Amino acid sequence: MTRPKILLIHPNVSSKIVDASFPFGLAYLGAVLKKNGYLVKILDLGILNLENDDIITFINKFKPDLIGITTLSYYYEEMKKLCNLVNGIPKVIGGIHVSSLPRLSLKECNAKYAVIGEGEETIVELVQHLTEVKDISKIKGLAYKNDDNEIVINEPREPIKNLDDIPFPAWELIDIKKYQNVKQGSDVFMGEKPVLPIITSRGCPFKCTYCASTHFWGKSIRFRSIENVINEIEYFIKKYKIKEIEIWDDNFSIHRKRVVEFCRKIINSKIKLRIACPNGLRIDSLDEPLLKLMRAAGFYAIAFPVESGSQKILNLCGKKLDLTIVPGVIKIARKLGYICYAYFILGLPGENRFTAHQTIRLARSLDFHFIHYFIFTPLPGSELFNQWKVGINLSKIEWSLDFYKKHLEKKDTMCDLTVKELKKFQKLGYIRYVIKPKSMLNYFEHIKSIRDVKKFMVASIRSFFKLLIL
Ligand code: B12
Ligand code: SF4
Repeated sequence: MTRPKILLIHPNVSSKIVDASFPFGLAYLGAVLKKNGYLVKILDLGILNLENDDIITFINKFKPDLIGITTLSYYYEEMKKLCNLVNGIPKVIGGIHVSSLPRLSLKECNAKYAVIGEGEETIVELVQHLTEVKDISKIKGLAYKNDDNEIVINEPREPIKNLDDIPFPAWELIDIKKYQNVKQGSDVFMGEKPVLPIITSRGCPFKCTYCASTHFWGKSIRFRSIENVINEIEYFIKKYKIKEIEIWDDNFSIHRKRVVEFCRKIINSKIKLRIACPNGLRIDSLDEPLLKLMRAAGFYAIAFPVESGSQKILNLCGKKLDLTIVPGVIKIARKLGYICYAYFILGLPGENRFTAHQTIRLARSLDFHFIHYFIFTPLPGSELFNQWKVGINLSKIEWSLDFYKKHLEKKDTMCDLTVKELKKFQKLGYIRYVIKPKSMLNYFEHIKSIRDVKKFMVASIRSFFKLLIL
């Protein structure tokens, strides 16, 4: 075989609620494959808007030796369709959904291989197998169909020990300009373009039962060295002139000393950057001195995953967050000039009318600029999914953002409220929040330029339509 060619595909993910965003997993896979001397291309269908014929033409022209497709649960159906689009080229699927349900995914998809867990080492060894230098049974973290079409699951792969060994994500494989204006969870942040995401650690030691991430990345949290992180930031500032980074860690602020080191290094290096945390920081890891230092380093927007206004529900789901500290931290963050965004979940186990009202009251009483109410969904990979799936025929599920809401009747929710009631509470939560006069003032406070006005209007129109389609 000449130099192996690998095509990595991100399915189309656009919906009324979420849009495409940086294909982080593929950028990391692309980087290690390139480092090993292979030729790699990324096709992000969430951004490229290609018809099936275009995809086939692209594949016929590139002639890859392996096609890798990523998926989360909500666009799994899109991935399934993609697998059926081409035959005759080996396909490998991966991502958190496939890793949680490898047997079912391989059974349902027209793909020969599935990677379970972290993909960097496994995909390289898979290419080595295709080039006949590696025995397939020795590839840890791989599931595959054998010659009799039986599914074989190899030994699990240990998490990568030293994250600094992984090359920086290969953003050169995508056109980053195309990702600057897509709507994401964080679309209301007044971002400074160009922006790139960064991940400084993998995993989280907490065990929130609704979270799909905690088991996926291994039992404990692994950190990159701050030096390695700063090198990455400087590298991409030089390469793309980035003005902002979004930190996508699961639990960036868990290690206070490390956050302090990060901020001090940024301040001393004279890096001028805006930093946002759209994925959320644990509220109990923040206090005034830390938030002050972070502000000085360029942090300006933080999402706060409060999740519930009921301490009972937070305890039940293992969040281990003391609600009494929340108002104080938000007050400090507001005083220091942060844009404050909050995530709430309605429908966690134990939810009833009383606790839902507690959540709505809390959300309204705190001074957030923006809030988001999710209706709880048992996500594959989470502890609650494992409880919920018992007795459910998973192959009958049509996976989507709404799979839980669509497929369930009253008896099946994991709380005392029906899906219909939860949707009503969600609407009520938004309405009660929006009609608070201070909410409008909060919005206007951060408008500093014509670009911000435009962004504010787009965000408002989107929020309005979100309310209509809920
Ligand atoms: C940052 C983040 C966000 C950010 C931005 C993310 C984004 N895509 O836009 C925000 C806050 C906006 C967000 C929003 C949402 N998120 Co989110 N998010 C994350 C987070 C923390 C990091 C994602 C990431 O980039 N990881 C880093 C990369 C390197 O990992 P990776 O893609 O998994 O890839 C690795 C492996 O999976 C594997 N791999 C992946 N694909 C493939 C393919 C092949 C071929 C191979 C071989 C290997 C392989 O190799 C890669 C390298 O090791 C994850 C949790 C986590 N830590 O992963 C949740 C997570 C992915 N999000 C989740 C969800 C549900 C959402 C939302 C749908 C929530 C909602 N209802 O709106 C939206 C969807 C947004 C979107 N466009 O995708 C869930 C998904 C669960 C599931 N079973 O699908 C997760 C796991 C968190 C959770 N709640 O448990 N999210
Ligand atoms: S929800 Fe956050 S704190 Fe809880 S386990 Fe997941 S990443 Fe960790």
